[in-house]
Amino acid sequence: MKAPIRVAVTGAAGNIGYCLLWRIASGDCFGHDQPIILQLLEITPVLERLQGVIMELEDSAFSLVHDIIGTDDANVAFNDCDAIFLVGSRPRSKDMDRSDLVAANGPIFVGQGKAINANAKKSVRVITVGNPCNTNCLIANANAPEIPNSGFSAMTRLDQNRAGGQLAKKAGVPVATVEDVFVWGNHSNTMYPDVVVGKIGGESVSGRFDSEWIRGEFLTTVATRGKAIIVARGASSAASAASASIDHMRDWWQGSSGRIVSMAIPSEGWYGVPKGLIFSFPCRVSADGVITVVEGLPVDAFAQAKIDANIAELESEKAAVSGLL
Ligand code: NAX
Repeated sequence: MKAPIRVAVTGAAGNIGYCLLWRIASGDCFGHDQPIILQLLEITPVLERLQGVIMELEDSAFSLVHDIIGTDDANVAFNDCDAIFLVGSRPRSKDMDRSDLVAANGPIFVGQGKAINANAKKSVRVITVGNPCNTNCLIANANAPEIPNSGFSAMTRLDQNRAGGQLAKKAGVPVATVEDVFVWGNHSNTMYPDVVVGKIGGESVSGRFDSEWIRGEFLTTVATRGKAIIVARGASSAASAASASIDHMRDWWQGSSGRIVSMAIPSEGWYGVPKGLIFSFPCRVSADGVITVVEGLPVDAFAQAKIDANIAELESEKAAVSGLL
C-alpha cells in the first residue's frame, strides 16, 4: 500500500468544502489506491461546525482516510502537505464589488502563503479557489518564496466545464465528447472560453456552430453563469465548484492524458502575458504532474482583445494588492 499523502483544505466547513471533502476522501482526486490524511482549516468561530463535518467524515468510513485533523492554525493545517485546496475566503455578497472582494480577502492569503512556505513540502501543489482566485493565488505565491512558482495555481476549470456543458447541450451530445475547449485569463466574467482547437465528437466546434453564436450567446452564458446560479439557487455554485477543483487537482496529480485543460498559473510570458501574473492558459499535464502551456495556438484579433482585457484586469487587481506582494 502507498504511504498516505497530506491534503489540506481551507474553509473546510463551508459549502464547497462540504462537497469537496467527500470526493477527495473517496479517491476521486488522488486515486483509489492513495491513502490520505486530511488537514482541515477553519476560522476559530467555525471550529464547532468543522467538528460536525469531521464527525460526518468519520461516519462515512472511507478506507483511504488515515487521519483527519481540524484546526484554526494554518501552520498545523499545512504541515508537511503534499496538496492544498485554498477554498476559505469571504464570498462576495450582493453589496460588494470586485475591488471590495480583493481588499477583504487579500490579507488572508498573505498569512496562508507564509504558512505554506514555512510548513508544506517544497513539492506541494496548491489550487486557489477562494475568490478573487487568480489574485489570491498571486498573493500566496509571493509570500511563499521557498516554494517553486510551479506549485501554485488558481481554478478556471469551472469556467471550462461550463463552456463544455453549454456546447454539449447545444449539440445534443454527452459532454464527454467535447474536447480541448479552454479558458484564457481571469476567473471573472472577463475570462474568454476559446474553441479554436475545440472539438465535439472529433469535429471542430467552429465548423459546427457559427461564430455569431460562439462570440455572442455562448460567451455571455459562460461568463455570467456564476451569477445565474446565484439568482436561481439563492447561493453561489458549490457542488460544481468542488467538482471542478477535483478535476483540476486530479489532472495535476495523475496527468491530463493529452487533453488540453485550463489552469491559471504564474505566467512565464506565454502569449505576451506579463511574467508572474496568474493567468489561465491552455495546458497539458504529464503523468508525473508537469504542467506545459500549449504554445503556438492561433490567436485572432477577437481572441487577442479578450486576452488583453484579462491582462488589464489582472494588472489592476495586482496594483490594488501591491502592498501584500
Ligand atoms: P462559504 O462561505 O460557504 O465557505 C467559506 C468558508 O471559508 C467558511 O466556512 C469560512 O468560515 C471559511 N473561511 C473564511 N476565512 C477563512 C480563513 N482565513 N481561513 C480558513 N477558512 C476561512 O463559501 P463557499 O461557497 O464554500 O465558497 C468559497 C470560496 O470559493 C468563495 O471565495 C467563493 O467566491 C469561491 N468560489 C470560487 C469559484 C471558482 O471557480 N474559482 C467558484 C465558486 C465559488 O464562488
